[in-house]
Amino acid sequence: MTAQTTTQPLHSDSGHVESRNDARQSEAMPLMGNEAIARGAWEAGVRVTVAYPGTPSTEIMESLGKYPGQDLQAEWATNEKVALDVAIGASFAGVRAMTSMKHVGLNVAADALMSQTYIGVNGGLVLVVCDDPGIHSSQNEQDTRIYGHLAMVPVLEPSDAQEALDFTKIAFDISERFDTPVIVRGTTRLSHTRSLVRTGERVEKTSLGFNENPQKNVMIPGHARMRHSALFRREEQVRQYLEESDLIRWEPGSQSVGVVTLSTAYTYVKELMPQANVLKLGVSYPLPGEKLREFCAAVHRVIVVEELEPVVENEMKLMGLEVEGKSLFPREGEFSPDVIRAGLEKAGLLQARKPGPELTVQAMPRPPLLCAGCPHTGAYMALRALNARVSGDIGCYTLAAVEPLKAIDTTVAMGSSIANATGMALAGSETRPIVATIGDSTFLHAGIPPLINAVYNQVNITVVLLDNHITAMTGGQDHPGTGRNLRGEAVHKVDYEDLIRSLGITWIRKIDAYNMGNLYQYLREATLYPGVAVVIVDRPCVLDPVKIKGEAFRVNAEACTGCQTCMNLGCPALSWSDELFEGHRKVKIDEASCIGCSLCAQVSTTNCILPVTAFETNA
Ligand SMILES: Cc1ncc(C[n+]2csc(CCOP(=O)(O)OP(=O)(O)O)c2C)c(N)n1
Repeated sequence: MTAQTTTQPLHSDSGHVESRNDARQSEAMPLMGNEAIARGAWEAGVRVTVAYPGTPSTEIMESLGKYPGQDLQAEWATNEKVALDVAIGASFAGVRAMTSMKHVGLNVAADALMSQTYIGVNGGLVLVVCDDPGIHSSQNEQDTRIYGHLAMVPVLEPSDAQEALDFTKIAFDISERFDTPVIVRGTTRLSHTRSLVRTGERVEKTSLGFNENPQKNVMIPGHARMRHSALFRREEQVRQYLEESDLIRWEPGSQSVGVVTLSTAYTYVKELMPQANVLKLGVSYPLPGEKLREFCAAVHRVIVVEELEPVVENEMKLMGLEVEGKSLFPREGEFSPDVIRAGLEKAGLLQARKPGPELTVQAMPRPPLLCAGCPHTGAYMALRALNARVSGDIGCYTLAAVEPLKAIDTTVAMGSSIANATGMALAGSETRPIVATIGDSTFLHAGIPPLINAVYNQVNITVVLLDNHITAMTGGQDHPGTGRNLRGEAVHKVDYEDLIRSLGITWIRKIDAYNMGNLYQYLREATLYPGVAVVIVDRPCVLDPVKIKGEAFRVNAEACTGCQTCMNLGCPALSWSDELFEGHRKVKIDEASCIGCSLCAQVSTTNCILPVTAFETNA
């Protein structure tokens, strides 16, 4: 589907002493975009790689964790800013370093990036940032390229897995050659699409050692003022390099129309118009102005095909070039061949397709659900019963915001819940008990400063720490509360009770997530406590490390009155049966899905739900 890149890595003139094995390219092997990025970093001689998980970037670090420990340090960090700061530290120390994150992760890390861009690098410093057009698994849709512009940091734009590998290597070379952090920008399609990739050998890089240069390394105002002008010179140098670089590829075609495109949009354009006159940009910041002018002069009409924001289009317009773009293609949502086709049809470049046959079969809508036996379920059921005003956070438990639990009132960004609850308490207008709910990984990511703040400002809130012993939402990554690191080695395990107590909180209770009675009771007491009260709801995720499966439960149909209480859990193992009791549908349990958490049995008003063996004993 895609053209092979011809891009060759820059020759590093950075001062590292290189030792390379045979650099001959191997046979092609199928790699996912994220695996290819990891491979590219490894081949580039990266020594320190740090990340916090986030879809669609997570597999980059998971993949790096499989490379030999003597080659590189691969670490999970508590959040993206910590990850970037650790990578920055490694760069200061003179080795190549990389961090990877999802787009919103860069919001967290941006403070460090905005200073580091002034400092530049010692060892090469690469940030891989993966956008999520279409919001498959995020709280928003944002275009990282705008950050590249803001930070004046080159942004490379691979369009397939081969380029993901090649561009990651080039990113390190550009970083060292031009003294700049470099962003490699991916999107969900690039991260998760697998294609054939030619790999190379690792090039070992010796450490450059610490570069004693306070005027460059210490960003106080006097130094920062000098460094700011250096950014403009650097931008121009990178731009000049790009004019002749293989990162920009002109694929000639008809003079009537030229397409400027990049990232995965390029692959769709090639699929739909294989003969098109295309200027493929492997970079979105800075842009090669001369090359763009030359291209525009050679064609009668120029169309920019880029996903999300009109970044390239606007910049070309600022250069005085006449281009079309977002008048044809949407500014929101994920591109697909169909979306591009519609735009090209609108532009009159492709003939409208005859409408295909009407689809009569519709796929069943399948909204995301908490798993059967999910330990988050009971807490939200109890909070609903307590009529709490609940500020939520980001994690699997965010699903409790929708029917049938419908127990979360607000969700903003990772770590927002506790401070949002604090604000509601300070507003003084809320009559319901105010409760913040937050997962263990999210608590360690950004939940501790707002908890300190809540105590400091003496607000009256309850904080529910949903400790399922893992970062479940992103596929089960370890964190400092699990007692294991990325390579699965045992490390110190955070003791939440000790930690929370040390912040000045005295009302702390820990409760098994499956003990519905106590859960309700503790939450009730917590909401009555005048001050910050913390309830730790404890129980490992049902999918960690392997799916937990206890004895299944069954409904005694004779006793079921269709009271529906159990259905409020939203457990996917429960469904309506065809039998009726006084006009109400009775409930049945899919025993293959049931993991035996017993929550439905505990909330049932008629004691009609029992372990399967109870039926066998009675029989
Ligand atoms: C700034 C940011 N980084 C990463 C993510 C991706 N992400 C979403 S939820 C989550 C953590 C979920 O773990 P936890 O809080 O323990 O809840 P669980 O899913 O285990 O219930 C992560 C890493 C994100 N949405 N925002």
